[in-house]
Amino acid sequence: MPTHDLVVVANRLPVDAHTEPDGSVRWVTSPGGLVTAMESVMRGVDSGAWVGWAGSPGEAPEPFEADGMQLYPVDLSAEEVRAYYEGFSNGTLWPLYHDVIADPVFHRTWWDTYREVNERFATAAAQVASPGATVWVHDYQLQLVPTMIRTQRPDLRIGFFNHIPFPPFELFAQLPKRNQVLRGLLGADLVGFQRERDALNFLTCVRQLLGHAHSHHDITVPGIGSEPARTVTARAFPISIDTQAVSALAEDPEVIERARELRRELGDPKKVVVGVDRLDYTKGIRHRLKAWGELLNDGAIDPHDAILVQVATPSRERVDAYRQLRDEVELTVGRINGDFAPIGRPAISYMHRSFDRREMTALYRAADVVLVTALRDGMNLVAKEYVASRPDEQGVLVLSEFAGAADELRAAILVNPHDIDELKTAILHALAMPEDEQRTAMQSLRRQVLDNDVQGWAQSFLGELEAKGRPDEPAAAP
Ligand code: ADQ
Repeated sequence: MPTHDLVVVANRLPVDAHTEPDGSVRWVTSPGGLVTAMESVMRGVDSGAWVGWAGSPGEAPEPFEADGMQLYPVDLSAEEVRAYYEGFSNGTLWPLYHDVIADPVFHRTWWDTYREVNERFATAAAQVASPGATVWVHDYQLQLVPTMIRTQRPDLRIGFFNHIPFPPFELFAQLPKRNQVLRGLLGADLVGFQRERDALNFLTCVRQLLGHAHSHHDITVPGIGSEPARTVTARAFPISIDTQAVSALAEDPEVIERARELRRELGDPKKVVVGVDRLDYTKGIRHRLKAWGELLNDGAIDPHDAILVQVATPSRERVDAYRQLRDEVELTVGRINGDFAPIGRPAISYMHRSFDRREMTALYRAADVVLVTALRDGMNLVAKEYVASRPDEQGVLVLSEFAGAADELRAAILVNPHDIDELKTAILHALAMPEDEQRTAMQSLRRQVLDNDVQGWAQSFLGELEAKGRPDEPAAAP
């Protein structure tokens, strides 16, 4: 059995299957932030592996290699996708961890499947990790995996990173099986969160529900029977983007030309305002549309002068709340266009599809204003991508204070998106901002994003995990 010094465990593998015209399947790397971050980290280790689901139900493909990483697909049946992924992960945990913006639904059978699937991921990771290896588990779909791995392989160093918010005690306490979830996470040596507030919420839940004491960010987890107590650290590691890659694209003459062309295609309005999101109820798309519609209705915005471009990536289309959201968003866009669009061009240009990185960067470069109005968001990478795409130091970011990015991007126009009047004022302020003011704010935002890229994020997480020492060796001095 091959063994690896660093094993990443995530719900999805970093590749997508593309079926060729002749019916054969080709694997294409999906260029997400996590993949980019891990690629650079994996290059520094002798042998890296990634354990995850390949994306379609049924029997998993055999392990294969991609970009110098060994990939180990985990299989999920159609029923498991429904109960573990669409059910407990996206029907229960996702809304509960995002401030119950939508009602969490819970079924006991979903939990049983969540546990079984977590066990399968844990076993797959335990089988491929070399003695004393590091295993890095990602996100809310796999919260039981750390303890399940530790039970099978006490020699491993285990890290967990939560990409979404961790809710306050009052909300987390509503989760059925809450103590099992906390115990699952506490199998890790290091539990990372996006913001300090998430780490504090987790520490409070562990204290209140399990009674474990903590000093600052270190939790003392008592051993079972004669086992010694362990220290688990929980703290913030704000994720970022591959700033170098985005900057390179943003400086590419073809991308700059494409940005000009996009503005022409939009009818050369004075102002282009952009929103880019997965079509998810946490992203505040409805609030944004409401504010835009009211500004048009008030006559504060002339649809000949300004256009809103909304790119919404299809997401979780088999979950009810997402189907409903799509209907509402599309109805609202249709109504606003019906009421206000001049002949031959929309008041809101809406696209329900994915954009490639070049086109996305061109859109960011074409945007006078980007609206990030999430009602709750772990970090929000769109905000950071926009900033990294503006070497010309122009453009304005309107950013929800409920996105993790608001902790770092203080020079944005920060808003409470629930307050539609405040959101409207922020949009008008952004549209009217003089160039020198834009420059000062953008310079400050860019310092923040350029100094903290995703490679730094991964290295700082793994560095801290390393410094904690293995179970059989004393921790290194900090
Ligand atoms: P997401 O909820 O998916 O991620 P976000 O951080 O905004 O949210 O990342 C979305 C990514 O998808 C961005 O890189 C964006 O460019 C891309 N994207 C969005 N719409 C697209 C489109 N139409 N076409 C192509 N690309 C598109 C979760 C958490 C976040 C956290 C990240 C990383 O919910 O809070 O920031 O993980 O930890």
